[in-house]
Amino acid sequence: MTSQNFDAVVIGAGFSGMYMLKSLRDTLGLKVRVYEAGETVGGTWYWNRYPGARCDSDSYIYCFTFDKQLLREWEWSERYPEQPEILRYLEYVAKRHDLKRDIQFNTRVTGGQFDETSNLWTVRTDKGDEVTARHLIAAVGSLSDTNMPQFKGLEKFKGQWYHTSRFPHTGVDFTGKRVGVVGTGATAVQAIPEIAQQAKQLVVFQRTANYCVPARNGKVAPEVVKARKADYAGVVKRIRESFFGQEHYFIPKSVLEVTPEEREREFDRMWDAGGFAFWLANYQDMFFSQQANDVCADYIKRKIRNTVKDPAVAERLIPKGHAYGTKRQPLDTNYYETFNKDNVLLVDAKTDGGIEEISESGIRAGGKEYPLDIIVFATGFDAMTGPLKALKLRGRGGRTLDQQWKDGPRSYLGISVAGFPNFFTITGPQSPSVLSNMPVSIEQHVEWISDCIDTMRKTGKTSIEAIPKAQDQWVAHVNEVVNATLMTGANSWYMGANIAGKPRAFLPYLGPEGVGGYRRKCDEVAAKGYEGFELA
Ligand code: NA7
Repeated sequence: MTSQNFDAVVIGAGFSGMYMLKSLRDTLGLKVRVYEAGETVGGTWYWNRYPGARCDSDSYIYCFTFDKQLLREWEWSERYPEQPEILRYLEYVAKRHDLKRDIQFNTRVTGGQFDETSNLWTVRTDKGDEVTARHLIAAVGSLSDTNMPQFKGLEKFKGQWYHTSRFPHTGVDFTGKRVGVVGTGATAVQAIPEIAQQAKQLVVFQRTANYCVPARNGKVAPEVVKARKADYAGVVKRIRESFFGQEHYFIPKSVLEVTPEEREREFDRMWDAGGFAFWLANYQDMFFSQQANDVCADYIKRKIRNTVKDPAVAERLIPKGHAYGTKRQPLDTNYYETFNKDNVLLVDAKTDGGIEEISESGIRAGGKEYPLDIIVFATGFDAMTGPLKALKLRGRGGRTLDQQWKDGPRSYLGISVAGFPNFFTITGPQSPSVLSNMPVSIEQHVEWISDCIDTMRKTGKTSIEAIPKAQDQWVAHVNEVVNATLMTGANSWYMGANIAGKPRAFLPYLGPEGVGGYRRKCDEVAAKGYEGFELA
């Protein structure tokens, strides 16, 4: 049990917590403590160890950019590095900047209380710590609160079962086993082709079919790597000013205006480029017009039909009921091809019946028993608000985030919550976060928060808090922007629709000018003396 005072407490030691520590400790000279539930740094990349786990953003931009020398020196092995390589990178960063000495591992924050008299937070952990800090920063990640649905009968299952986000560090040997995978989101789309190569039989339980596009992973040509390194200043500038924190730009035309030949050429180009190009660099009306969206979606449907040999299976893999791009884009490497293998079976909730229960020996769906030795749940996360609510914080008047957010998240700029003074959320709800290349948004928030704390200290302020009216305006703006798109029509985790009882509300921010415009807005707020905040 420790009882200490810190200038700042940071919760989480993934990309965001690591850089927040570096910035507050080494740039501002503050006394900082980081609490991390895992046994080492890494966050998402520490926990998600399922087969096939890798980054979906290109490695040359999925990294820290604050350390210019590291940016030049570090060599990624592939276009999208695998989880162990990203974890090695983060370990290397931790060592290079001597971060671990201020991180307390294997420690989960279990509560926090803001004291309105002293303007200090008291933070408690499951290891018995009770410490105070002026500033409390949640660096808990957007997708870290595991969603493990309460399937009836799970406790009876005699085989082994795992959730992808809590996979054993020793790995799982699927050789000769009958394996069930529940879910077909971005995680499952990475894991299924890998598991299918080992398992004797793989049964995929699909609730909603997804539109998958090819990742096209592989080695990056040395001359491309060299050119990017030579132009890193340009790369960083472009991704910071871009829409999604990536070097992707919409085609400034309507897909409905171009000739069928032209659009087919463009679609082929994006498809062949792989990655998020088809999703984030498509025709500009794709996210706004159902008619335009149908044209883009139709191209993927044709690809599925051409790849999957059994037409009945292909039809079940074709999404129905949501517009293309309104759910997180999974990147695939042989995903559709995997369903051509003799040892792979697709059980689709709509045509075959959904999961009814888990029995001693497998999964029962649509009145049929599927015998299994191992079940892998790739059922996702209580996104964005889940990890913050789990901190059990109490702000002004003892209010909790559960109470504050009972109808959906309410934040100012996705950084701050009215009623929770001196509390900051890195890539919090209603910021671009999950709709951007995360490290770009993380670095932006860390630097903004760090500058804000620095300003407070230099001007002798002990408290900063979002003004409710500014927050209301931000919430209205977030909703107004997204309501003009097709995004709200999907039962996605972006809308909170994957969690029973979670209010239906769009969780991230899809700004009209993307992360570039959002950055400008945040900088403008700071330049105007933290407009919309009350400093005391
Ligand atoms: P996702 O994208 O939330 O996918 C979870 C999958 O699990 C999805 O297919 C769900 O179907 C399915 N699911 C969830 N609950 C159930 C129940 N109760 N029964 C059957 N099927 C269920 O999570 P991922 O881990 O794939 O990806 C999360 C993010 O991590 C990803 O987007 C990247 O940003 C990194 P549904 O579609 O809800 O019908």
